[in-house]
Amino acid sequence: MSEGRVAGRRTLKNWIGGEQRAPLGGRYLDDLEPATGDLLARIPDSGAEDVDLAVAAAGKAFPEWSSLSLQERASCLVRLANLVAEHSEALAEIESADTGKPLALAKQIDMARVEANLRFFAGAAQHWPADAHDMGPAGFNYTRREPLGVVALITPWNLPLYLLSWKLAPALMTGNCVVAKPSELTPLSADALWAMAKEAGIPPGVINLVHGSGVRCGQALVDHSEIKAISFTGGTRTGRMIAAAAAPRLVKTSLELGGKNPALVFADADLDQAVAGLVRAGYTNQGQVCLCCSRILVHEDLMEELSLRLTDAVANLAVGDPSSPDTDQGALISAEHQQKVLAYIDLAREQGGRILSGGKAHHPEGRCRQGYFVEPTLISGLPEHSCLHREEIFGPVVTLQSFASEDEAIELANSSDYGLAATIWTRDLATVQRTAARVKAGLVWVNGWLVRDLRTPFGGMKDSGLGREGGRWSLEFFTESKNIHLPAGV
Ligand code: TXE
Repeated sequence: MSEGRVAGRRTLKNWIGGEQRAPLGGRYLDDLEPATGDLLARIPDSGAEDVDLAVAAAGKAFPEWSSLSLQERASCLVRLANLVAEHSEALAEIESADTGKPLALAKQIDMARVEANLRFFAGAAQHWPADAHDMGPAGFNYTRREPLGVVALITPWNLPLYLLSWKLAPALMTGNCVVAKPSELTPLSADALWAMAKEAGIPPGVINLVHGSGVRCGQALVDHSEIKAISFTGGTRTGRMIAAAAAPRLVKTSLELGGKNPALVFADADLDQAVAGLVRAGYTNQGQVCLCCSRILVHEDLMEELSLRLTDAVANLAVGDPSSPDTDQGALISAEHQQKVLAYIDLAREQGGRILSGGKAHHPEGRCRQGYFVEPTLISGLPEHSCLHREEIFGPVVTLQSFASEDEAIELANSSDYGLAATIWTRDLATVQRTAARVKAGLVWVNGWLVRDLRTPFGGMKDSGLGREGGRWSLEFFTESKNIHLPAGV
């Protein structure tokens, strides 16, 4: 891997059976740099024939990989984590160029987490206790956890290597072999990780990487008869399609989908803490994190002061070249996504919303003037049933609404079809306990956001998905339970 330089107009290949393989159909897709609109790389537009090869390579590697000891598999993951640490600067540059996110964020959040995911699951799988149930005179049960076989990992563009490694590490530690398909919009960091696999001692075929579009490559992977489980993070519409495709074969799915997460700010909240936290929760990665809180619900007594202070704080976020250390907000992922986000802001104006901050595309000087930037935007005064309060915009757009009572706050919080995360801002423990129990979300943070413990369950309710990842939940997903009964006295 070349240190300190982004791949630069390379033509990528798939990684199959430890080798780099060009797509059999000879088709390629362009991978653009969101901050400039320039071509970064050409990537395989793989089809079913490439997926077949990858699944076959994984199947061939499975008997040996699954029979290694936990310690042997953990050593591979730890060596891979060491390589990620050694090359974290270069990996962060690749991730920043491919996604448009600030380089500092790619270093501090993305690459730190890739390394942590690998190390965490290398340890967690070894500390995972087995179940045993004693029946006294009727005997004794012990439960084996067996790997599934070849599993598919399909991941999105917002946190490319962070989310791929979050699935890869538990899949491997439980003895499975993998075919991964990263987003066609952000293929580069996965390619860089796969290039390290040999040095990490991961045997050929244990991890395979196919690039391509969702409709061709992703769908072929989902439809493949030898795939035993699909771990997916992405949009809710795609998640439903994957669930429908997997159902007839009774293939296991883990679906981490979108969010429209509320922040509930009560009248006794510490405003300094809330403003700083809400800006982070609303705008990190240009609002392109499924956990971002894009709806701020605030007690009416605080509405005026909070909106003034938030307006100031949001206006102070520096938008521009992701490679600059002064940049808080980089580019959105694509021109289409930029247009989608701007269309929501236009709709807000039509619906009578007040744009308190931002509201336009941003055109930085210099090399990024053709990039897909949107000013961080804060909107109040929308009608209660506005689609901006309900639909996932997945950009730097946050709305403000007020409430008069706790019941009203909960009603507003639960009024979206999603149920991924919520934040609660108050000094009162009883308020925390009541509201945390009533809000329909898989994750709740109190006076904070995105404090992650990798042992805890991660995932959403309602349209935000199915299943949980993290700690033993990931290990359970990638295994099948087998119970063995022994008679007494054996
Ligand atoms: O996601 P897709 P997109 C939300 C966000 C965003 C919207 C659409 O609101 O605006 O989803 O984003 C692959 N079979 N999130 O279009 O299409 C695809 O190639 C198999 C939330 O980028 O769901 C990519 O690898 N695979 C989110 C992955 O699915 C298919 C993160 C995700 O792409 C496929 C990203 C198919 N038929 C977007 N179609 C989060 N939860 O964090 C697509 N793919």
